[in-house]
Amino acid sequence: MRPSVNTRLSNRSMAFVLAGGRGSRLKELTDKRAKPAVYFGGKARIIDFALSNALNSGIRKMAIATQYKAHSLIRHIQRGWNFFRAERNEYLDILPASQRVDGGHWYLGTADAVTQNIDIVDSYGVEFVVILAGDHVYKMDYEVMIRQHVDTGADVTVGCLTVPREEARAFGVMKVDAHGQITEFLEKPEDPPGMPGDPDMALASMGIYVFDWRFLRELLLADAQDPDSSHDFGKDLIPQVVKGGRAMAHLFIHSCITSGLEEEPYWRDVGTVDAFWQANIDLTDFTPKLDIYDNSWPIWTYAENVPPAKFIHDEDGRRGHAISSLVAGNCVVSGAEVRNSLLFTGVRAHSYSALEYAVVLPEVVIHRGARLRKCVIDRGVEIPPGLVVGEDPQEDARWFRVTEGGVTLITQPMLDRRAAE
Ligand code: ADQ
Ligand code: ADP
Repeated sequence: MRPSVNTRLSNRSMAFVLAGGRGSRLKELTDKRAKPAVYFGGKARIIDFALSNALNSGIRKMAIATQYKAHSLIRHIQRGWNFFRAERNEYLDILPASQRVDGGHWYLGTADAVTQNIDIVDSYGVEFVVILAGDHVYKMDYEVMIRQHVDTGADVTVGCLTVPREEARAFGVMKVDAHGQITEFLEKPEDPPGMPGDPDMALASMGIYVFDWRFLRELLLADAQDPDSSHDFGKDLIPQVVKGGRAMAHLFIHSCITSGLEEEPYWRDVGTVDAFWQANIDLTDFTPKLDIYDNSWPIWTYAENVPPAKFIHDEDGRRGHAISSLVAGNCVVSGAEVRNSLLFTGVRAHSYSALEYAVVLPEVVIHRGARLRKCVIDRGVEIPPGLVVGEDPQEDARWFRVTEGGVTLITQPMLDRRAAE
């Protein structure tokens, strides 16, 4: 390929979004949908963050690898992310596992998801591939990361941030030298190494990587032949490049400062019900760390064309109201009290009901007199009149899932079991 004179690197890059993982720690929330398809922030789904970041970074070629319970994810992308135009050299491909190659099998690991689609990436004609996870909530300008990758001449550049050492077991953890070169990479270590000068913190991988496509292509082809490999970026490919090549760390905080996007870096792997609840409730803060109202970095999603949210009082004059809350379209709050909560599209809250610290997914109906505190309510659930949740953990645990952090997750099958007793 002729070297491009275009200085904006995102034009020479594609985003490859890994969206096939199950996310089983989200429990019943991922019974019917993959983690990237889980709702987030009153309107969006988790994958919208990675896709919006790529779009806002100037990337116009994207591929999304799906496998586990992909139906609602695929439908969401087809409806909301359908504006890429081949005439403008823009592409967005959804790549379900086992659909494309002879003797097709499930994606064995995250790297295999790319290997099985090498021809698609080839056809995009890009120099750089940004590998992203479809299940993280954050805002980031990938142009800054690709720029660092090119300037340092790295084989791979790994996005990373500091986390408390005791949380680091869930991540790839690395050591870097004074130039930011990664000298050691341990995938989910039992005993994560602390940082020099700050032993209580560890440098964790965000699971996002920039590669030169030519380099990655060779690496994938070699990995496919390796019988001992699990064909996973974190377990196999990244440690291999760290040992035999030049792997550089890209600090999320550096990216935030350079892009001016976030004053305080905010990145969440909303992998558990507690983390999911907390990250949603964070948005009800007066000035949340994650600003979804920033017009310069819109979080795009598919949204149905629905009527506005409505707040009405009942015949007693009880005012339906919501404070410190996010209320999406087509919600009707009638004589109900809503505090520090998120009501996704199409929620109905009836008289004498009260919600506090509740994350209420779309099309939930809350009948009269229900009192719900510190909970997550799955899509389409019908809360019976007078149900009280969040006041007596033992009673809640009889019917619902109560997490370690004291969040109650409510789904329709749980309510049906309760009603049958
Ligand atoms: P994990 O989060 O455990 O660690 P993984 O389960 O591989 O990584 O998921 C990464 C992404 O790939 C997710 O978006 C998931 O949906 C998707 N995925 C998983 N299996 C897939 C498959 N077979 N096909 C397609 N997509 C798949 C990784 C890194 C760590 C890093 C953390 C940060 O390995 O080093 O610290 O991410 O969250
Ligand atoms: P909803 O909001 O549940 O759709 P309305 O707002 O139309 O219903 O309420 C009808 C009326 O019934 C209320 O204005 C109120 O006067 C009465 N009502 C409902 N529940 C109770 C209750 N628990 N105690 C006293 N009056 C009630």
